Amino acid sequence: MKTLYLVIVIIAVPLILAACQTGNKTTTTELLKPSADNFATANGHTKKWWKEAVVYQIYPRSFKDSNGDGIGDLKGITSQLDYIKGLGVDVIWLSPMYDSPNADNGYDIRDYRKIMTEFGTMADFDELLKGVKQRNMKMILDLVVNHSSDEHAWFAESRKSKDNQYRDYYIWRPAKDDKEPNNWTSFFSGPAWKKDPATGEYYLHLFAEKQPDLNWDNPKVRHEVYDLMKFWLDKGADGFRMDVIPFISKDQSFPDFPADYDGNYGKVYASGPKLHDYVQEMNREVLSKYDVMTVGEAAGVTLEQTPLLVDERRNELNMIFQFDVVSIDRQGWRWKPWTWPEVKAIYTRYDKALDVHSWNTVFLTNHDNTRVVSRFGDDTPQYRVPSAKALATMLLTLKGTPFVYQGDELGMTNYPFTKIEEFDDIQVKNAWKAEVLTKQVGIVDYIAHLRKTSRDHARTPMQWDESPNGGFTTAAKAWLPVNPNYKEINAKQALADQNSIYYYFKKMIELRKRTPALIYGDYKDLDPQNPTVFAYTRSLGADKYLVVLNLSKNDLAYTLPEGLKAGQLALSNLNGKEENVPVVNLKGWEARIYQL
Ligand code: ISL
Ligand code: CA
Repeated sequence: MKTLYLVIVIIAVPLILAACQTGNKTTTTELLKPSADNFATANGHTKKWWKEAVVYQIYPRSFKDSNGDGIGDLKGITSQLDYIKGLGVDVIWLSPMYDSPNADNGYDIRDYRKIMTEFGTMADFDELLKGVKQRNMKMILDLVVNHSSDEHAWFAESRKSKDNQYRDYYIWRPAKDDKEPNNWTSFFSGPAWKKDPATGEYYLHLFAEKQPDLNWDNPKVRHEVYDLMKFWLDKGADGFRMDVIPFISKDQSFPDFPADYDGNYGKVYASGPKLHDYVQEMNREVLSKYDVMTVGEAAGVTLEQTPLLVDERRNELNMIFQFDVVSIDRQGWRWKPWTWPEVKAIYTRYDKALDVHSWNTVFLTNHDNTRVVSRFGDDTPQYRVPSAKALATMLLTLKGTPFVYQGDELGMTNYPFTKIEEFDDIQVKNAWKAEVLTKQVGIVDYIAHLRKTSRDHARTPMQWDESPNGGFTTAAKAWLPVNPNYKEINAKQALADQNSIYYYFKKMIELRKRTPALIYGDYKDLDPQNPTVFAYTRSLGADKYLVVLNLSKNDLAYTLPEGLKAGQLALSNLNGKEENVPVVNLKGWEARIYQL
């Protein structure tokens, strides 16, 4: 009897303790529901916190300067955590904050375990992460491991000699017929190979010369990456956005571009032979051991290839950013016309291609694009606010995890660039040298396109208030000029106005969070060919919502398709009040959500 009692105690006590611990875990994250819910399903989808989350992207250099040097920093971000939390977002994605010589603003990393001096210290990072967790948010980091900086210690060694122990950390090839090993081009102009004087061999750089590509076929490189991932996850990071992850595997025979090459780099760079082996290995070695979220930046990955990266049964990534929508209006630096039916068709194609085992992202911009309201909306004074709200409605009601980019919640607009000196981006400067200075392209033509395509539009500093430099910095000059419209468009103004875009995002995010149909529900485009109205339903069982967006400045009377009647109004961006009618009268850029 006594022994039985002892056995029960030995078995039961640890079990009870373990149960208590699990209990604690669930209460520390109030909005996001891990573990227990991981096995629950909604509309066939396994429920996951990262499917229900809204993500807010921060570009640290441009968010908030705390020490008056004109450059945003980690302390600056920490000081604004209540502002971010106030929107109702769950996850922050931090663009790179690692030590870097900034050839590409931090996407060229010199030391993966050190904070960029301009941004602060590791203690500042820990403080930021603590502040994020205290507010029940999570934080994902940018993992930039297709390439490093040429100033990384590995590359400094690698370039020294052909027999250096780090030689194979990068991709070296001898000249071919006295020229580059093949005819690949860099995203930042010119050839993708650079001859290095020490050994006379060429190294591969798909981006800038200062961003040599790492050699993922070397297992040592892969394990270095897994180790540094663990370093950040053990610190408490909640996952990664993975920079150009589809490019990591290269065809080691390095063939030239195919004879019929049409500039579709994805066909070459994004379909290396070992991509899926490596991502699966990374998942096995690192990701599977943590409750984290992953999103691959998947430039060049087609619709057909998407499930290969995100189908949960393959154990690779959770989601990817697919580029069809954000490349709809440009090719390189050139702007090109686009239409709404094309955009709508992309969402519909994706929705059809991704079944319950895969999950999508929804994003309209990021630090590589122009401002969402200038691009997809109307940034003139009359329509800026309603169109920013209409686009927020779309972003937060389509199917997939939505990503908000800093400043979009204020309706920040493109910068009125007029001359080359105003730009910072290496992509702009290199193309200028390669195409304008060589007289292949005219100056006026180039600037006219950049006004509609440059990545710098998204990188101008956040506009906090009406003080000089929009309150971003106390320095006389910010690292990139603040948009001159900061006196009208800024966070202080937004927080003081109940009708601001900021509060609309907040309401919209709240609605999404309490409405499973808007997260897991089926999506159906009711009127794909309509050039200006985007009308779709999201339904989960009997729970059905209708979203109607007027994506133009013209007022219109819209007859709902399929004999539908608008139901009960759940949210509207203007003052529309109609309910239960077969025809809705929408003002320019009006957005409504109805419960049917
Ligand atoms: O921005 C682009 C075109 O204007 C893309 O081709 C972009 O270069 C591509 O999406 C890769 O982007 C990522 O990696 C780059 C970095 O410059 C970007 O900021 C980053 O998002 C190299 O690390
Ligand atoms: Ca600073």
